[in-house]
Amino acid sequence: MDVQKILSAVACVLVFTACSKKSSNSVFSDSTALDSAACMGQAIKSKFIVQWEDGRFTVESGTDAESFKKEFIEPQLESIRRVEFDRRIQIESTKEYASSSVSDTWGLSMIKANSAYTQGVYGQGIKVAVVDAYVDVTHPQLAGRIAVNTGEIPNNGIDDDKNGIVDDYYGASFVSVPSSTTTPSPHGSHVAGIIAADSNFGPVSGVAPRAQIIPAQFIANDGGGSLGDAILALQYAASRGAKIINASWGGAPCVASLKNAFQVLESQGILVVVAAGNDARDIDVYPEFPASFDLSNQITVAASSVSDFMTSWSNSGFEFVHVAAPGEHILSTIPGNSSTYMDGTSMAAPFVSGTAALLWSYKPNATAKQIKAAIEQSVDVTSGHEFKVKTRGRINIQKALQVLGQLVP
Ligand SMILES: [Ca+2]
Ligand SMILES: [Ca+2]
Repeated sequence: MDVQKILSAVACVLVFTACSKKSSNSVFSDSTALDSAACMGQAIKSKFIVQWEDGRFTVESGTDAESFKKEFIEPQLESIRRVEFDRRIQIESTKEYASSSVSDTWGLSMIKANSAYTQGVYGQGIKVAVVDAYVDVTHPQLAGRIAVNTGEIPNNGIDDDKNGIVDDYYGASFVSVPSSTTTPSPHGSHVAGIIAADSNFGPVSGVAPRAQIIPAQFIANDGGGSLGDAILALQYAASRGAKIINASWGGAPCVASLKNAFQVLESQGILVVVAAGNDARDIDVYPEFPASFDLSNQITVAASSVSDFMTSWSNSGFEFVHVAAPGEHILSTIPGNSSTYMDGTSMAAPFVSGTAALLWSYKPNATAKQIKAAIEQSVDVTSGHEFKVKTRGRINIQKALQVLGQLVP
């Protein structure tokens, strides 16, 4: 190597060193927040989301930002990539009602789920995390469908598998914000039932009735939650071996850490299915998060109606929303060995999560991108019924199985 080359190499190293010098102010910054004013209003100023240089996240407590920089960040600055305030988020309410005039399985018929079952494809062997509110693991239609953590002994007060969470036999809760009610939210159990409810034990039929659910709770019973708790729940889902994560929530405008967390899931090959939201707005223009992240491992879902049009309230977007799926008059499980009907993109997303579980059990070696491609390339686009989504269509399992068979011989 000649002298000129050595000198230029040394110069690069020197420049790189100068550029990468960290400080507590450079790692703890809200300048990347997409909506700074709204973000500051929601900040929990005594809780901090810390992303470490190895990519992992923790949520830490402190008295205020300045003392947290001094006492927590500076002593371990080289190990810390990024810090931001934790923030409150509020989950959208979902319409719920006790009776419906349409068939309880209209959604499954519309997306041709039966075409999978006749081929022996039921979602077997695939774990789907429900990162959401409480999931009733004792519900008869869900009890056999929960992915138990076999390294953990339940209810002994000990973290047997040493993963940092005591007694996470069925799943884990990361809720740290107070709730105004102790009545369990029905939302998480409803989502879980759409994915995998076992019809041998009640009226609800899950899309992938042999998939396994990992409950990872961060939404409190009143619908409140925090961004940091959501990230911890996502990270837990990945650590438990989830192939698919269902995220039927959104709205957080302050999302730098959340996007980083989703990018970690992307690097891990996990498919994330996200509800588009229920505000009848175009999320290409007025972004909602995580729905508008548009990562390669992400499918954002709008809600279709019984008559196979876009529902009047579903969010849409030709860029950031990928497909439509059934999202009204959806019968599913709720706490207390019961079931009810709900409307929402929260219900449409788990139809896609269940579809992904079917596809993955059909071709276990497929990648997340191939599963996404098979779902996107197989939608039904009916003249006069085009959806305001990227693919213009509503999911179709029969065609998705055929497309995946071509993508993954
Ligand atoms: Ca444990
Ligand atoms: Ca234990």
